[in-house]
Amino acid sequence: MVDLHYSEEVWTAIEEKQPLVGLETAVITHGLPYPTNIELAQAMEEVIRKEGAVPATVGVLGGKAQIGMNKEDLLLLAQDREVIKVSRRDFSRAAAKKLNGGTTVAGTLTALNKAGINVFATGGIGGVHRNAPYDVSADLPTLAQTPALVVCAGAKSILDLPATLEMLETLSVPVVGFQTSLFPAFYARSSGLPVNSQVEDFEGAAVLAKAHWGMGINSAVLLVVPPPLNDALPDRQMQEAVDQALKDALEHKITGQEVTPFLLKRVSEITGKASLKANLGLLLNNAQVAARVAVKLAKL
Ligand code: PSU
Ligand code: MN
Repeated sequence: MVDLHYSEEVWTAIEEKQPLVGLETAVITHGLPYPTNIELAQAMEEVIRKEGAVPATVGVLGGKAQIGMNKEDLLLLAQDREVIKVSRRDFSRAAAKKLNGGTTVAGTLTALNKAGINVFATGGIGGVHRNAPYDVSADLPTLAQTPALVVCAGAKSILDLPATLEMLETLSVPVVGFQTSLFPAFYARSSGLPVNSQVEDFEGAAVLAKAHWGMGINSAVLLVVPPPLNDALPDRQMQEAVDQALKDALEHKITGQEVTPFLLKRVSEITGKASLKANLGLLLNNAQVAARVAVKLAKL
């Protein structure tokens, strides 16, 4: 058994049935440089508290799954150079070797589900990769098996977005546009691909999720929110950076868990501060939307 540990704040919130919003830590450990990573983590938590919900940041500390982190926990993950990326299958590996880990969407959802927390905010989910026929993120099957509302800016733009959307349909994961009919492309506002339904407000999102689970379907609902206008990356700039990053990954023969961090890091290097600004902006925005939906869900 992998032990679950709770922070006091999260434990109290669960007992008092307050709205909670889960957060991942792979973006801290494998996505952003120090100290931007810890500043972002704390800013996301603050946004959630301001909206009347409680943040539950998930990670792995010394092999144990932690739900809710204090500043020392976050610092440990933000600065540890040996920290591993924990997807769904990696909790056991971390436990066996008492490792620290940043949890991906799949890893975070797995731990949140055990804790009974069903709202989660992230940047972009993993999905079907380009160029490699069998590289499909464990985020997708985990979304298929976990009844949570996941707020994101679509899937990472380094992916094959049409294939990822088809897979989400196969897995019965509703893709719900928040005030949009088009699937966002992570840093960019639109992929040009249609979503499967659209809601106009927080309550609409909560009602849709309830209706989905009310059918006895245990899959996630994906609420997709375009990055804020002022932060989003222009389409062309993003496409060019992604194409270059994909070439570099092939050249360096990057495989497995390293693919996503490598590609995102290259995109970030190529676009300079622009993609970092988009990333931070959309992460904060998603945290706020998730908190507002969590408050509505708790009232239904
Ligand atoms: N953000 C980053 N780097 C990452 C991730 C996010 O800057 O590696 C994580 C996310 O948590 C996402 C995961 O769930 O990458 C997808 O990776 P994979 O394709 O290996 O499942
Ligand atoms: Mn992979």
